[in-house]
Amino acid sequence: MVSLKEQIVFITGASSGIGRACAFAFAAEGARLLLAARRRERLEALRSELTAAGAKHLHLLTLDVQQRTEVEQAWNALPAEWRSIDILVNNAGLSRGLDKLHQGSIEDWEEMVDTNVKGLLYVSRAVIPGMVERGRGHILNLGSTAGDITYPLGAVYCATKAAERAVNDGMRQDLLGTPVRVTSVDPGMVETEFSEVRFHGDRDRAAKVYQGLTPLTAADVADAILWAATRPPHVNIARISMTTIDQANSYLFNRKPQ
Ligand code: NDP
Ligand code: 8X3
Repeated sequence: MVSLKEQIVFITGASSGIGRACAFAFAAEGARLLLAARRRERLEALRSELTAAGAKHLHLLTLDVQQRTEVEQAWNALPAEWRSIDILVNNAGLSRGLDKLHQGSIEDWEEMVDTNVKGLLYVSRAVIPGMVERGRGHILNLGSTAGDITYPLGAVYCATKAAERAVNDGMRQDLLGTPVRVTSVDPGMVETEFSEVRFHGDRDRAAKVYQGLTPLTAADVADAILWAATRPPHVNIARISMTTIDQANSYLFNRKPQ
């Protein structure tokens, strides 16, 4: 296992779920953490918790990855000591709505495409040139089983994760010949705020998504991300597909009757 001590890890979407779990996992290995999300108060609370847990080097970035100019400005304004990113966890993402395509909300579609696809690209475009220049780096992109098989009512979210898969593979091809590694981590159902966000804050509807089965936890996914990041430098884990034992693919679940 390669040491992560003092390595700079940039995690987008660190204010909740998988990104937050990654922050704890990387902090436990002594990494320096650059933590980004839109909700500043969440990031501040996270900083207190991480500091209490022993983390020493933290920098917060209030950032909406949908906003190209904001990403560029935030990146350019970063203190020099935080710009040499070793590991980028491209995690910020969301689903909105569960609708037949011809009845879907165009605002929902735009938010998903702008965050999951364009946001990932904007952040990558800012960070990767420095990795190539320094001759070190690892990009871990959050995909999904939704990118493998489209499920009913989820066409646009699934399309964004299919796009992530294409971008991930393209990045790996374009970085061939450099030591920069590229990994897609593709979980199935993980219990986070994901469903609450999908249903625009309807917590009862969100809770039903996880009823009658044992979903993955955010910590399970962070564990896989940490594993990929700590392989020897010549080992590139291209893709990790992972689900709870109660899920076989995008739409086949073992749900116990309630
Ligand atoms: P959460 O809703 O718990 O966390 C999502 C994170 O993304 C939050 O920190 C949120 O922060 C951030 N985020 C959303 N939009 C933006 C934006 N425009 N700019 C910056 N940050 C943003 O969900 P998860 O942890 O489950 O999701 C994380 C990733 O994992 C996503 O890419 C998701 O698609 C993927 N995934 C999730 C699965 C699941 O079942 N939960 C399964 C497979 C993949 P804030 O709102 O403060 O900006
Ligand atoms: C999140 C998993 O199946 O809810 O990417 O879309 S799913």
